[in-house]
Amino acid sequence: MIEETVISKAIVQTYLNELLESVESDIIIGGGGPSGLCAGYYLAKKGYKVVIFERALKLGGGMPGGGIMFNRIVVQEGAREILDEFDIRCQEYQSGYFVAHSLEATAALADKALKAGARIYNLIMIEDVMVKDKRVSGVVINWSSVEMSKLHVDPIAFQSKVVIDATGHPCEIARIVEKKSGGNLLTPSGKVEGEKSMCAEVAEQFTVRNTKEAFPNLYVCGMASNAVFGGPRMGPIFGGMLLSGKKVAELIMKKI
Ligand code: 48F
Repeated sequence: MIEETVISKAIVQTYLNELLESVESDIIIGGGGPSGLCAGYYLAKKGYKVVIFERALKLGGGMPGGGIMFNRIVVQEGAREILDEFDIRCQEYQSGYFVAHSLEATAALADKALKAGARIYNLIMIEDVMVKDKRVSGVVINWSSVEMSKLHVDPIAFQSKVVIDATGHPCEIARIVEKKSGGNLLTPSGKVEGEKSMCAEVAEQFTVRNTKEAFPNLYVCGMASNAVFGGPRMGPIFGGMLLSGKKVAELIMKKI
């Protein structure tokens, strides 16, 4: 016999138990795209308490869509070892260019991040940060459905030692901090410099180089790095996203 109420209790209780344990953590990551999932995996694997909030129903951000909805991604030579780490199969299309299935890559990133211990919450968006002593000390969250329906429902706050903005092109967390700190980001202008037009070669290197702290205790990775520090976009080549996720994890491991 299958009891509907047991199903309900199983879902509500296990979800809420995990959510309660996530109120205080080491690292909160905003965005479950490739850079956020990759960062979450490396950090969780080392034993850090990692919480990822993803606004959308599904994980992966821009990855599953491949290039113009052709579900393939390209990764360059320097990031090949990260594909291996995630058991993502690929084929060498031309010397130095590896092609992978975007759905396999997305599923593998999500699977490995979860199994490494990252707590991932979809359908929740970060709408603000907490700032104490001029440092980011956590995030303010709400249900995505509340945002979409424009209902006035107060959010709740989750605390962490550092926050990673992995929200992609819109760099939403950095923009909030820029606005509310009066333009005090650690960028040349103190503001979000803004993403530039496509140049894959420059963009891939720029992403990794500018994966860093953008405000005390707020790191940026992936396309958020390009947007915040003013780099070009690169289209459906994903090596930089993976290398950036790995780099931000390594930077944070040195800090906390
Ligand atoms: O956009 P996204 O995939 O960012 P990424 O990891 O990778 C960029 C590439 O996909 C691609 C590219 C490089 O080849 O140009 O675009 O830098 O993933 C960002 C995720 O963050 C979520 C959003 O739904 C997406 O899944 N997100 C955005 N804002 C918020 C958020 C927010 N305020 N709270 C929670 N999640």
